[in-house]
Amino acid sequence: MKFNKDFLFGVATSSYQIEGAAKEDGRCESIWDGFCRQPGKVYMEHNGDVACDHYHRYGEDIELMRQLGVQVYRFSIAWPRIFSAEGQYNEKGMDFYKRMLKELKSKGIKAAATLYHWDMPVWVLEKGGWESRECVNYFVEYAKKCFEELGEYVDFWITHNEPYCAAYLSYYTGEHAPGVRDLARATKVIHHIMLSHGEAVRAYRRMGLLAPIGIALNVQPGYISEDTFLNRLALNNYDGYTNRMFLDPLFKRSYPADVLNLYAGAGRDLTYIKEGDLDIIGEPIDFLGINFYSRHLVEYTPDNELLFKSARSDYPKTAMGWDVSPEEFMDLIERIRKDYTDLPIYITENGSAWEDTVTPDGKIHDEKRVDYLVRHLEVVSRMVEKGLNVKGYFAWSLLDNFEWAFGYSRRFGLVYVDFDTLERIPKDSYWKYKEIIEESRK
Ligand code: IFM
Repeated sequence: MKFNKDFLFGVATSSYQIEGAAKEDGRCESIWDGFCRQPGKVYMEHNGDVACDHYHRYGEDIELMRQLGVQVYRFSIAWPRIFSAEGQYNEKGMDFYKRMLKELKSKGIKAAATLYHWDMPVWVLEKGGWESRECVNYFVEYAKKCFEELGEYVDFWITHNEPYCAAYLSYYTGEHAPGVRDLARATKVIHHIMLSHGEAVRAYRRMGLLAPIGIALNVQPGYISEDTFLNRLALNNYDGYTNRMFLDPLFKRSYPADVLNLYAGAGRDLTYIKEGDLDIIGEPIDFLGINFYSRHLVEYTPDNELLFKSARSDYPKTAMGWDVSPEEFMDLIERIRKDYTDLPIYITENGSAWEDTVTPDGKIHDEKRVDYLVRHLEVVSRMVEKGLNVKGYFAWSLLDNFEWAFGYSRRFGLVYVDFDTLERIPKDSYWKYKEIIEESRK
């Protein structure tokens, strides 16, 4: 595997998934706290109250990063720690990120901060959440405070992580907080999230900060196995729903009309899209973050409003049931280059969940994760070789953590976490990643 000398290797996490300390230092209730308490929403009613206790153990976790040899750490800021009520800035919450970032800097590791990784204060939801245009203002106020207070420590800013999930999983399929199932409401949520991204970028530019700013999208390439007219229609709809709804406004300053027409079946009122909004969303950014896990095989169905469904695929699957598909990773990046943008791309997440077991001598031989990591990094190195301007890679995740509706039942970490004792044990994949990073620096 060959990488350019300035290629950045990193690891990624997010606030609700690892921090814990749910009631400390003035953090207010997050929408995920309440969602976890609702029976049947999260596996075994697990929650983020303690998670990996990173809030108290960040020193140990940063030491794990130093030993691993990564150059950059991607984390997210918990909005409920920063504004505990409308207009109420919480300095103690911000201090946590300052402590953590100072520690990171002292170990020579760069910081990539995500502003929204689905951790919304309940008070914002009570005011309408992303369904309300007012939420954009709350988000920008929060973003500006983070830029102001943390700007000196942060090397990359990411406005949103996976708006697809924050919109569809939260408002259409109902798997994520706040658990709504309504496509028309999800469409409105997409618009306000994208608008808040553009407004935050504009505010950032006005503040004159220089670190690159972008967004992280979980773009997922779709395929069909039988090439029929109806399957091609299904694939078009899948791609519109999953990818074009987010890439088009960012890079073409429009929403895909075929997708909005399709969604009109669920609700026709689109008047919340105001004149000028698409210019705001299309405000130039400095890089595109891509989270890639899997391809998706689809087929036509008359049984739902989107006219597509997942098809049975014979690819090997991870513990999430996702296809292991490194070659399709290349298709995806080439497609983005062809259809959308030349901006630098960072792979802001890539990783896999498997059933890990600890051997009697305290080791985790996670061969399947090692294989997934190596095969995906090989493809990334080919992207670099082909001159596709891919500038960094973040493994998801440093630690096993709270995997949303799956609770702690799915492990993505390079480092095993014993959720009873909170002990951290590097897995074989951690040592393999370290070896690859070291090799690449020779
Ligand atoms: O754990 C999540 C993360 O929060 C967002 N991207 C996908 C990961 C694995 O499902």
